[in-house]
Amino acid sequence: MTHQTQSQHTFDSERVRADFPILGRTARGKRLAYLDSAASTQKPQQVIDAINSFYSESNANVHRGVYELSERSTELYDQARGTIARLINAPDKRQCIFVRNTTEAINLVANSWGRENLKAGDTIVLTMLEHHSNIVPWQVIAQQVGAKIEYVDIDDAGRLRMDQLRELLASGSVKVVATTQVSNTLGTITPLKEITSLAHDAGAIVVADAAQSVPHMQVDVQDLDVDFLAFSGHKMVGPMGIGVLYGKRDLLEAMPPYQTGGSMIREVHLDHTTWADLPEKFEAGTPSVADAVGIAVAADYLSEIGFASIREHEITLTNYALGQLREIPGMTLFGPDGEDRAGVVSFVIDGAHPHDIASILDGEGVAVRAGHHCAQPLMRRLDVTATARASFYIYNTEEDVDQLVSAVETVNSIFGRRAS
Ligand code: 7TS
Repeated sequence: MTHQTQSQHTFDSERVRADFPILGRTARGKRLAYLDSAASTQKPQQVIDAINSFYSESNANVHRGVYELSERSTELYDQARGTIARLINAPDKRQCIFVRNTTEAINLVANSWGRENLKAGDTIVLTMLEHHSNIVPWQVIAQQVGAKIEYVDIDDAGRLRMDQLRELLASGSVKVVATTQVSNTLGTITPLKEITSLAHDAGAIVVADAAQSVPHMQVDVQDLDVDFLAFSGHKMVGPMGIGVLYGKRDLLEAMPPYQTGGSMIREVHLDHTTWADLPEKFEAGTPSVADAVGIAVAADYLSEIGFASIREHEITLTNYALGQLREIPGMTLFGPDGEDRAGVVSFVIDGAHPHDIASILDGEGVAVRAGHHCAQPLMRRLDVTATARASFYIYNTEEDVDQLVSAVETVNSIFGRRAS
């Protein structure tokens, strides 16, 4: 199966759409316009089939049996890790730890690396763009060790104030910069490579939250030179319940385990235990093998379409949406206007609460998210309590955008505003 059309950097989104069975259903009796992929993407038949066939044909626990099925399961788990390593260009698949999601990956780093390397007087730098999962784990460890947290602000367009980052780094006390690569709320693409280079010059490591980048663009951990990078399967057409933590080898090797128990040990004695090598040291207990198989099929599915094409498709749809939404009376759109914006459009409409907007859109078959998007500090910075947010992916088409725009016009007619 190929989704490519003649032009090298485009693909047929209608054909991609056909791979996603759920998109064939209706919502509230209308055609479903699924515009909440930043929260979780839909799954293609290929991923659903891979999970199904794992349980029908290959299911057994890994690492524990000499029998054929267990060997098969172990081999599939290992191959999945290799596919994920290739996706992000990790030098060695053992540097890719399977976790449950981005949240767990960041908790692992904050707890394991943080507890070992942070002390009173150290500074942790975060940004105003962060999702709660890249704020709260750092607050907890900061409190435990007596470290301080500083935030890099954004400018009016929603871009990071790099001058502030430089200033903070100049203090000499920064040990870690934890930043998102793409904001789930504003769509801002942060200059991660530059951030990493500045942080390294100041002796700090970089933890990248790639939950909203890995699914949408080519991410190369060696080129970016990040120390840790976290992402989730469910946001990249893969299953829920699996995510990845990539880490530099020397850092991972020096870190203590995060969770302990079975599978992560070398030897257990009555009074002490020694740890297994990477990646097992960080994978206590029975892993989600079917989901690892699923995320690998998802990675192959996206790679086959090609990240340059995916990015171009999302830019086209985002610009198409922004162009029309901008014309709607009472509309405020957030996020930068330029190359450094991903397929996320957050907005508010004068006189209509974002939850009312989302409910009215729902009545028209349009699935968007309304709320604080797990970014309450950013909401306060923008001086709003919530926004409505549409997010685009490979299976979205101009028809989805048209349905969104017409539903937003319905919001205005319900709230008594006339088109100018
Ligand atoms: N980081 C970013 C940038 C995210 O967008 C999300 C989830 C997470 C971390 C957490 O990912 P998880 O897989 O561990 O839950 N973002 C959203 C969202 O925008 N709406 O729902 C979840």
